[in-house]
Amino acid sequence: EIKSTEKADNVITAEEIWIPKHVSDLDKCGHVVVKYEPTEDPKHPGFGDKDYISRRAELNAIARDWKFGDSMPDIQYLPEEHETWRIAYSKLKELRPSHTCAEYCKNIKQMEDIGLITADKIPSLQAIDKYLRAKTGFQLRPCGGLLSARDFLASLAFRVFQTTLYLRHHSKPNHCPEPDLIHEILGHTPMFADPVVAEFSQEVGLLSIGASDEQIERLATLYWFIIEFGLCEENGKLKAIGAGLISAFGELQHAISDTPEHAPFDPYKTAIQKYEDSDYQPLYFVAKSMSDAMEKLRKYALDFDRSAINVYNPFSQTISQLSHE
Ligand code: NLE
Ligand code: FE2
Repeated sequence: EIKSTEKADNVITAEEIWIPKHVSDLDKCGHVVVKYEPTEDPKHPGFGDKDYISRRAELNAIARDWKFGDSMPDIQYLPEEHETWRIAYSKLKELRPSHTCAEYCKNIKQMEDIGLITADKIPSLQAIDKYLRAKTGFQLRPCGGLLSARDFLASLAFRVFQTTLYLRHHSKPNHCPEPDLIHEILGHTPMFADPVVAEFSQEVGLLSIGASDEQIERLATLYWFIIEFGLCEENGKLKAIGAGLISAFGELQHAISDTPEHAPFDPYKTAIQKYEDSDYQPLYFVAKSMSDAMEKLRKYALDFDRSAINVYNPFSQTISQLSHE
């Protein structure tokens, strides 16, 4: 939605981009991008599976009807969905100590210790939401698939994470071409429980508010290469920080092997790097640590061309713009 606004001095400025001001405005930020849908894409593992397609539509309808203030839906997952979860969870657990970063290992262990994450069933979204709010103030809201970058990034500005509700197809428990609940819960939520990851994500989100399309593309690319597919170095070894790796058994092994290229994380280069979104990445960026990535992002933000600085108030859950003209 684009609308022009009038300024106090009655000078109509160039068209301004609609921006969410309060966390409830995210009800208007759920635009799904049609990509890898099992109804359209013959390469989707669920293509042609009528039961899978209707289940996915049923869960996406719940996401579509959800409004700010509702509690996370209490979905009765089917036995075969719990089974897909169990297979993915167990395989990924094997790789955890050797392939994933310390922050991930620590947080997922805590989630397991308190019984939030178990092998036998899909965790309660209400319980995960409660856990995250207590850890870093991140909250969940359901979404119906891959969102437009602008909508997705806007939600991060409020420390809101838009999560899909459906699961990957049972024939491919170890990889999914699109986000699914296994990716969200096993890949993202333990990382959003980390204060630096939460801050990094919110900073990218705040930069996106009111940004141009070209800037949105750069911010989405930064998010992609750190929060989805980032690596870090721990005691001379590559480890995954990115959720898209942590939730995919095959790509997780590929990423830290000698096959792909590895380059140091540098926002100026990373933000303009082309990425692969239908196969394993040929190139991954390596952060010295999450804190180092955060520091580099802060410097990058200082150079980011914007007409206003977006400030988030966590008490009122609002964003206000400080103009620096
Ligand atoms: N490939 C990831 C997985 O299988 O969990 C999902 C990536 C979403 C960007
Ligand atoms: Fe993701």
